[in-house]
Amino acid sequence: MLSKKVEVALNEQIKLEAESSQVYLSMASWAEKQGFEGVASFMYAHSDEERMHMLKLFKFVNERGGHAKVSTLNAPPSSFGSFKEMFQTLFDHEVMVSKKINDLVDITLTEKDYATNNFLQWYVSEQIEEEALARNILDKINLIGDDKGGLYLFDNDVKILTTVDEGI
Ligand code: OFO
Repeated sequence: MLSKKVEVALNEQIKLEAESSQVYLSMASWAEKQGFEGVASFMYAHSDEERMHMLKLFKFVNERGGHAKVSTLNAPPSSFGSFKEMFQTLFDHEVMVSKKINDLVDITLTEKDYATNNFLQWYVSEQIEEEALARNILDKINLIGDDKGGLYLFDNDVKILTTVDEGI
């Protein structure tokens, strides 16, 4: 059984994961409109992945006797300046999400909720991977800068990355 405090915190995380899905969906659209198919596919896949993160939490809350809530979401921006800025935004977003997961883990410890703590370990590992992936892409794009040819090759690389790892 979840304590009220843990239930509220998990519902906040559900909202954040849903908003993450919207942010990446908006990035997918922005990239697609500019003809960058690879980046768009990567962002569509990432958006689906965030929805999966949200659903996993959602089902857990109900299974543990809480009530999973669907909240109003903040709208993401519809344009992102440049690819470099967009991937910086993605990286910063993931760092922020990791911090929220850590805060959530702290709450489960103060509440002595070891079952939820155990469940959240999956998210702790997932955030390590997500941050590493975002950092890796950001390093590449920083090397390319605004070079059009470089961006074209980068788009192809990201497309391959998306097809190889469906679970980005
Ligand atoms: Fe849900 O991991 Fe990214 O935000």
